[in-house]
This record gives sequence, structure tokens and C-alpha cells, in this order.
Amino acid sequence: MKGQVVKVISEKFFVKINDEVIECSQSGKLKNKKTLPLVGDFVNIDKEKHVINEILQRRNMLIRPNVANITQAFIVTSFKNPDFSTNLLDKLLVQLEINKIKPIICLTKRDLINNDEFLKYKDIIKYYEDIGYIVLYNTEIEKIKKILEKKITVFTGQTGAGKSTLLNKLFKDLNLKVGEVSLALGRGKHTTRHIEIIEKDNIKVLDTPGFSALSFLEYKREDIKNAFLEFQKYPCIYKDCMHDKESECMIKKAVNEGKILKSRYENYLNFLSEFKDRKW
Ligand SMILES: Nc1nc2c(ncn2[C@@H]2O[C@H](COP(=O)(O)OP(=O)(O)OP(=O)(O)O)[C@@H](O)[C@H]2O)c(=O)[nH]1
Ligand SMILES: [Mg+2]
Ligand SMILES: [Zn+2]
Repeated sequence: MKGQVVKVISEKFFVKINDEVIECSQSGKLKNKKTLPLVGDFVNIDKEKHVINEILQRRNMLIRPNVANITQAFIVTSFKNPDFSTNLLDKLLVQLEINKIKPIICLTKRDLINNDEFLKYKDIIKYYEDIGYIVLYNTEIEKIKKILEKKITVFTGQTGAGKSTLLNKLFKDLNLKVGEVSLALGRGKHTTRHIEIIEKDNIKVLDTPGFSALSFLEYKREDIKNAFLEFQKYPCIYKDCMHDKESECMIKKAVNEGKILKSRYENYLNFLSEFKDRKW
């Protein structure tokens, strides 16, 4: 029987078939294949034996969070507590672009900064909108519900940013556990421990545990370059230019002229530098 993995806790896979959730383990044959079923995977199970026999072909997958068959991703980003980080935001955007999953930026905790502080972010927000990304606030509940309709959406972002809080607001009787953010450290304590698909009406969302740092060593330098979508507006005279060394690089020029956001370019270089010891 065909079902979808809706939750994984250590070696236990919870597979939903119609309205029933069946706890399964992997069949011996599947175990040998060494491909672990992920939340979001469509699988064939033996309902009597409670085993997953086969993982059906994935449309896509992400490594962090480790999920499959996703339509779009909400990058939940707080202004404060934890502090806004363009580095994490860009890293998630790159990861999603490479995996061809549509990113949506959802800003939280606007209430924790005053209007003067907010002004500092206005141009940054506008810049991401100009690239083509949807940017919205966690207070825009009805708008968010419309975007989520008929899609499978993964909620990702820094721990303590407010993913579970937002999901609780979207679905009144959900009662996901939410955490206090440690003020001393300015980072959360990983309140959400596992990935889970929540299904309501026409909406499927995945709550995931946040992270405090993220690395992505599994991609190619070229993929990272292409994931910075706005770079395509400034074709370089050097076809294979990585926009890091050449002095006549058009991207560098655009950065100097203020056309490309400095933090975007710096994050790009920072991501490339993660690869400096690698051969590709
Ligand atoms: N002031 C304010 N606090 C918020 C907002 N959104 C969430 N919070 C608070 O932020 C804290 C962390 O929220 P969570 O929803 O647990 O964060 P999370 O992203 O799910 O965190 P992890 O599960 O650890 O990844 C809680 O104390 C929330 O009440 C907001 O818009 N404004
Ligand atoms: Mg959470
Ligand atoms: Zn260049």
C-alpha cells in the first residue's frame, strides 16, 4: 500500500495512509539499500508486517532539514532574538535554489525592534523582493494561508526564530511546543526535536528543528554562483568568472556601484571560501 512518511523518530517511520498513521520499520531489503526514508517520502508498505518495502522516486530533497517532495519553503527569519542574519538567510536561499524548491522569506519579531532599527532593514528587504522573492511577516496570517494552500511547505530557519509559533497561529488547535529564547546567548534551545508533516484542510506544512549554524559542503562552486539569481543581470566579460579575483569583473563593479547588496556579495565569497581546500 502506498503512503507518505509524516514523521521519523530514530528508527521509527510513521506512514500515513488515508486518515490512518501506521508505525513502520524498514524491511531488510530496504535497509540494505542504505537510503533512509525521509519525512515527505512516498513509500510502499506492508500494512500487516508494519514495514516499508520501497521508497518511491523523489521529486526533490533537502539535506538540512532532511525532507523530500517539497513544493516550497518558508525561511523563517527573526529581526531580533536571534538576531537577523543575512548569512543564514543567503545560505538557505542558495540551498533551496540549488534544489529547485521555491523560497519564501517570512520575517518575525518585528515587534521587538523600534522604527529606527527597522529602517536599517528596509533596503535589505526591498533588495530581496527585487530579486523576486516573496517577503512577508508572521502577522499576515490570511496572506500566509493563501500561499500555503494546496502546497507542501517546509518551515525552516534559525532555532528560536518562531517557526512553531507561526504554525500554532495558523492552526488554532495545533499546540506545538514553543520555546523561550535564551536572552543571554541570543539563540534558542532547539525546542522542536523532530520533523513532522502537519495536514489541515488543503495545507501540508512541515515543522522542523532549527539550527544555529549551517554548512553546505556538498555543492559545487558553480551551483553556488548560479544560486545568486541577481548576478545574472551583470554578465561578466569572462565566461567562467567566479567573481572573486578578476579586477574587471562586472559583479564586483555592480557591488561597488551599490547595485548588488554588499552583504550578498560578502556572503557569496564566504560560501566560496568554504570550498577553498576542495578540488572542484
Ligand atoms: N516578540 C515575539 N516573539 C515571538 C514571535 N514569534 C515567536 N516568538 C517567540 O520566540 C520564541 C521561540 O519560538 P519558537 O516558535 O519555539 O521557535 P522555533 O523557530 O520553532 O524554534 P526551534 O523549534 O528551536 O527551531 C517563543 O518564546 C515565541 O513566543 C514574534 O513575532 N514576536
Ligand atoms: Mg520549533
Ligand atoms: Zn565576474
